[in-house]
Amino acid sequence: MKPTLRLILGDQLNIQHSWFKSPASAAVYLMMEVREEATYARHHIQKVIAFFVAMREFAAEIERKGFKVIYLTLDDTQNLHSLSSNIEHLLNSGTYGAFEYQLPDEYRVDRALSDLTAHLSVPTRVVDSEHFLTERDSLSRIFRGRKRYVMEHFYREVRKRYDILLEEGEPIGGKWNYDAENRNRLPDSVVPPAPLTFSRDVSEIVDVLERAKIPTIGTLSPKNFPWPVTRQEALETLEYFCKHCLLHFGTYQDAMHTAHRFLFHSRLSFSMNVKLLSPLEVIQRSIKEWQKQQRQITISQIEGFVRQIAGWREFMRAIYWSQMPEYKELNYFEHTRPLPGYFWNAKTKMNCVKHAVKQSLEEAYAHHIQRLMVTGNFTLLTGIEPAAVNEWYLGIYADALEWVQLPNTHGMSQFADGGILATKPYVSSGNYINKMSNYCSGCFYNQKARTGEKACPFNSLYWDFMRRNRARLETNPRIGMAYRTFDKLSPEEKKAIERQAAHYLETIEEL
Ligand code: FAD
Ligand code: DLZ
Ligand code: SF4
Repeated sequence: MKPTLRLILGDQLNIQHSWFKSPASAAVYLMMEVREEATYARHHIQKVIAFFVAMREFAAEIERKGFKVIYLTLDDTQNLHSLSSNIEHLLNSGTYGAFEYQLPDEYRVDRALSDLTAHLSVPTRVVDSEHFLTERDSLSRIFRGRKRYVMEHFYREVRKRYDILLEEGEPIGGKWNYDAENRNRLPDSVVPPAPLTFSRDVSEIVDVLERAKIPTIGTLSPKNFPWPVTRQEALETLEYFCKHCLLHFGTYQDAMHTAHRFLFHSRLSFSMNVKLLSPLEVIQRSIKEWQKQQRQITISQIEGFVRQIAGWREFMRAIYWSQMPEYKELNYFEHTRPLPGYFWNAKTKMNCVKHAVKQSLEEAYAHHIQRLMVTGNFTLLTGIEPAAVNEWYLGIYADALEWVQLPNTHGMSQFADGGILATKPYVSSGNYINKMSNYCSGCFYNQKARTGEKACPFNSLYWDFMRRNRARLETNPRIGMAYRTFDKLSPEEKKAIERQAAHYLETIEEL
């Protein structure tokens, strides 16, 4: 009997999948580094390296366990450099009796594989990736008969389904959500732990990328690659988070600081997104730590962490699969401005944007509030075209895969979907950034000033955004308050703000 060819994509490194329960099955596993995937966005060099090293390690691991693997490296002369062409070529050889793949997470790849398998001469089977807590179509089921998709409702359903932080069906501590307690600035007295990093030598793969002329962004130190790329390293990162970061995770979840790039964040998104770790095991391990240290770790810390994974992460995926492909084309505010040059080199006088972009270029990482309330806030206030914003976010972060990047960027951050995902646009003046960070004290601009030579750009741009979009936003109950504040300004102040914003928009490249 001919063996089955089974595809493993770069983000399907799930050793706990039923495919790997026993090596006896007559299957050959196909993994490939292809130009198509390495260039569909201009990726951060650390992202491409993280994927390739993790893929190579995974292939080696399953081979050690006795599975047969075909691994096409980027410089393999047999490589046709697209997922579909390589699969088709192998299947045309007549060696294989069937083709199987796991549900891909990205719409683009899902389409490509369905188109390919529609005309294959061998039988095809698609199986689940056995990773997520919910199904692709969970949105329509969870929100049947409801008018709006609200994360909180989705999150509670997931908690009930998996019995997470519940006691006799009720949330432990009495509340489902402790977000209101998770909004503190980092005080000088609290020093976050240094992140757990690895120091793998990846020079050889860097050379391969250079020889293949794969265009990338950002920097790396080839002899000290920091990200976890094996299951063992991912598990160590999870342990480190539980032991050293969970204690303060919730409290300083929204804080930003020039000296602490990672604060108390877990740095687990890449590991989870490539499926080295399952979301359920991350949740269960962190809850175990909370149970062990209940005197120190409060419910608001653990709930804050669990909500990100059981709530936001799953909700984002559900939105993605219910709205694609039209979702990507939405442009609610009709924004068309190109992305300013400093998003690629961090050369700006705005200290907050400088820090968030510089860190992103150097680490392929920024935490949620840097992404949402600094860079995302700025691109929304200045009316950057959502497609350009998406392209930047899809490339720059090691954890960026479209199923999670797009709803976060297009929906949550840019409100380009007009409110399918979020209840309001996440915009703020410099006040919020000053409240949550130490960025403003070292800035060229004056956070307190709305107008004048060195006025913080976020201030006038915020009010101008509200003014420009009044017809679209005024009826939103979560925004109404801001219009009442705006209306109290004198006509002269309003005019001055409008002039200041117009000036900043005209000179956006010089900010
Ligand atoms: P922690 O703060 O330690 O949180 C723990 C885990 O919760 C994360 O690892 C992640 O798996 C999950 N999580 C937290 N927030 C979210 C969220 N909003 N959506 C989905 N999962 C979440 N996350 C990605 O994984 N890939 C992306 O491409 C991505 N793009 C984003 C773009 C924008 C504009 C914004 C605002 C957010 C984006 N996020 C993305 C969500 C979030 O910023 C990252 O998951 C988080 O910063 C990763 O760092 P961490 O692992 O240290 O997270
Ligand atoms: C992100 C990425 C990169 C950079 N390279 C590859 C690759 O060469 N081969 C591969 O199988 N996967 C890669 N990936 C991840 C894919 O883009 C991801 O598997 C799909 O988009 C499905 O979510
Ligand atoms: Fe950013 Fe304004 Fe603060 Fe400067 S003053 S760091 S531009 S918010």
